[in-house]
Amino acid sequence: ELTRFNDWPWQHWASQQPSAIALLTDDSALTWLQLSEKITALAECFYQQGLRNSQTVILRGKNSPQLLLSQLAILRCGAKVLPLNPRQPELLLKDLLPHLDIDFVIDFDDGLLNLFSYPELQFIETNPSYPQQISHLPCFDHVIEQPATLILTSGSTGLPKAALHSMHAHFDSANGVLQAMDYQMNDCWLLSLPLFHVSGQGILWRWLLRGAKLAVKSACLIESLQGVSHASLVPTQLWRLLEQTESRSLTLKQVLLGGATIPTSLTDLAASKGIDCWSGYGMTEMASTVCAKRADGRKGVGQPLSGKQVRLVDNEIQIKSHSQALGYWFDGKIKPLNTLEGWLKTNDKGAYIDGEYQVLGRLDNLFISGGECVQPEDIEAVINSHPAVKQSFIIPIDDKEFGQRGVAVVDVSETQILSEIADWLKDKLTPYQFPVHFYRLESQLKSSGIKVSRKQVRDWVYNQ
Ligand code: 4YB
Repeated sequence: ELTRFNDWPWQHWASQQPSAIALLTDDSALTWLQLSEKITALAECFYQQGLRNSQTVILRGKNSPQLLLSQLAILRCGAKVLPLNPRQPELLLKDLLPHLDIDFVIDFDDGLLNLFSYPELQFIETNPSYPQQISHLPCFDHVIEQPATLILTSGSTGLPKAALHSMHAHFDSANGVLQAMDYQMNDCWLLSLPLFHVSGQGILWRWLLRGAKLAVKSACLIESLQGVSHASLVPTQLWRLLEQTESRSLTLKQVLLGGATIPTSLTDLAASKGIDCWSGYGMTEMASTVCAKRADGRKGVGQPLSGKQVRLVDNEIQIKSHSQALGYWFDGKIKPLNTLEGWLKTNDKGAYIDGEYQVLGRLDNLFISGGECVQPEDIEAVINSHPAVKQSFIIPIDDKEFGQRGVAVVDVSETQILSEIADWLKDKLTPYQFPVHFYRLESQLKSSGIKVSRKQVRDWVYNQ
């Protein structure tokens, strides 16, 4: 049974296990007591700079111990945090941020950007023995249900939306995962995905719920993994990792995968190298993982985690859970999610086959070619099964004869391989599925976030 906190989780663990290690960084290890003191001191410092309950702070930067501490201290003040990808295009932010009621910004990204006219909060390393007078900071009980995080999520059109979650929702999500996966107090989960994405937040809330260890490292993935037992990865990260780990022995015990289709060839390869994978399915609106199973050579994502309900309506996956976002934050209001009697309409195409759920693609990616329905993800799955392919996208373009036809954008190391792949596909696709062009996925399209944005790939194709 997992803890229900009566106090801030770090204060809870500081009293339960003061000298247990909480946080491992490049050059230090903090105990729960030390961590708790640092958070309180920083919260006090933010309060003195004017931060108050219910305000909103942009937290811009890559993962770092300072970024993590800042998030926790902002929450400690009863304020909301909006973690921001430092690579998020400026133009988009100019359109979006005025609608999000920002009060302060903390920018850990070294460089440019005078785009924010918001007052800055200074991150100051205070002396923990500094006299603390914290009675003006809120109690945990009073803020657990109130808005805590804003996580940007981009759809196929328009501006990104800011999904708003309470700490309660994050803990509910964490609880679901920890009922399935084994993450004990002595285990260490690497913060292997960014805090500006729900997958990084998921790591943080599981760590707080369990009172286990978290590693926040600045080295590359493979080096950062030394000594950790758990990590969350998107499939492309695990591919790259497995390519590099011929003979190295990893301490990694369990990897939670998600964010995109998880090929069984990937989890099989990982298993052959002694890495135990979990195949997960989740989304921002649900504060990360909804379904997960220990990878077993079959392509599904298993069953709903404890506390989650999943149903299929006209092939659409719909979900009900307490981890659901309160809504999308816009112009000072909470706009409702796309729900039907409390069920979130995901727009994901699903099926229930051989006793488990499968995620088959986005319903809004479907297009018609010569009267046939084409689901891009069906074709992508075939292309991805070629050993030289890391990922691929089928993008519909207008066609006089067929209405629309697909072109393929494929992540391969060299353009020459594309004709070989086209050849190899000849007996694997039906004619109406066959791409009319093959392009190589350019690296500029891979650099913006944790996933390649289909919308950006589409825009790129239209410019060819
Ligand atoms: C999928 C999919 C799947 C999502 N097959 N399409 O903690 C975790 O659960 C985690 C661990 C490792 C990596 C990622 C995660 C996540 O949270 C992922 C959550 C996520 O991707 N959220 S999102 O809002 O950016 O995108 C959600 C969409 O991603 C879904 O609606 C699906 O379309 C797609 N997706 N898992 C196929 N297993």
